[in-house]
Amino acid sequence: MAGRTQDPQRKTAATGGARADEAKASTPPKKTSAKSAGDRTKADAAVTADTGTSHAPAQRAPAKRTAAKSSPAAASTSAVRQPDAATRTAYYREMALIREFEQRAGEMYTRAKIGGYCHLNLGEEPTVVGLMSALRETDYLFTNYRDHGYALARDMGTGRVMAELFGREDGVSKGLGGSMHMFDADKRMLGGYGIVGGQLPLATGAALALTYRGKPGPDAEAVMCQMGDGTTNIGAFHESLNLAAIWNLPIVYVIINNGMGMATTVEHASGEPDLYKRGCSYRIPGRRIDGDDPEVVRQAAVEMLTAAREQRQPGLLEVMSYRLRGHSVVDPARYRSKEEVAHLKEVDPLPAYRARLIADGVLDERAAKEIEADAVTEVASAIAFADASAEPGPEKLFDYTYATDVASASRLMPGDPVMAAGWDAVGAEKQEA
Ligand SMILES: Cc1ncc(C[n+]2csc(CCOP(=O)(O)OP(=O)(O)O)c2C)c(N)n1
Repeated sequence: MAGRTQDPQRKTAATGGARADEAKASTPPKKTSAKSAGDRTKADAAVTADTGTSHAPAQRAPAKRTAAKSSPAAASTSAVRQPDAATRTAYYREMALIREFEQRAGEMYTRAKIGGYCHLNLGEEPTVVGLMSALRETDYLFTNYRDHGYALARDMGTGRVMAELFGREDGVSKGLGGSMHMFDADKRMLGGYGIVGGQLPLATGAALALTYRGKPGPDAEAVMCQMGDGTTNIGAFHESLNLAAIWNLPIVYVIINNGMGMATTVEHASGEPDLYKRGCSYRIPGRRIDGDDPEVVRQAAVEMLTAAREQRQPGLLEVMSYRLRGHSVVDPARYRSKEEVAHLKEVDPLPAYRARLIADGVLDERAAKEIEADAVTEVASAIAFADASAEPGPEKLFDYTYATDVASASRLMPGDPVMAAGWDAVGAEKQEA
């Protein structure tokens, strides 16, 4: 991918930085009356050269729009290189851990061990694992509130992540953030954001900071900013991409297209439901891939991160995925038809990857079961760890309000002067004058 600002055609080219292969990928769209993620069919995979599996990234015809508006996914320039057996086994291990963690988190919520909001990555495990395996320790990560899997794959500790959900002191955010606010500066996971799109300006700012800190090159740091499909309709998405383009920032924006923002389908909410194309407005290369295959996800993410770190070329990666359950643990997803629920079970990517590894001779049934049993044990001990951790007392409430060292004394209440001593001194000086 060539650096965009070096392109002398910039001011005149109509399609700008859009990848040539994407421009070519203009197979006429199929006519379908599908209305939701569950309606994606196998035939759709045929127009998605990047997927390599039977998963069917969206050819979801818009419910109230013309079929012509929904065009096929981008073709890939590079064939997917298969990782070695140990790496593929590690992917399955991580996916199985996230699956078990999320299922138990849902259960812990119903047992009132977890309060507040709680959004699960069920169905998105291969996406999470592929993305996180592409990210280096020196790279920075920002995500939305659907962040448990990212925290686990970023190696923040199963027990510490569960303790955060429980709101306990040993949690990654000291129990004060909860499910939506996983944070670990050492691991360069800079949050977990509850405001839709809140992470985008911050991630863009972090990428700007990186341009002051070092030069582009193979060892340069980069930023990955994850978001949901619904987030692409927030103003901050467009402002951030614009700034990333004009400032040549080392950032990859990743859209997890799970077909829905809460109960609203992408087609109902988006003027351009092929979300990867939205980069065109800013001459940011966009690409759509299959999120059910961690190998596809990893490779695409590595390619975009390479362009970001070596050429300061921002990228937009649309990862087609499924959300197997409701928006959050309290959403029974009644807006889904029986057929869609059945379809979601059929396309569950975890058993699919397991079966593939067995078919390829990477795992046998016994090895797969051992991995799954390990996940059960690890999550059970994470729950025990979280349960044994203390609750932060009310005296901790204001301790971490500010990142920098300003007065944030726990004895003060909202509305009290922030720097009580300082203000007294100012008052005394005034009286003297
Ligand atoms: C600015 C703002 N508006 C509305 C909400 C309420 N809200 C929470 S999640 C959500 C849907 C976002 O969907 P998407 O970006 O697709 O992410 P997903 O939940 O699928 O991961 C909305 C509207 C919010 N948190 N912030």
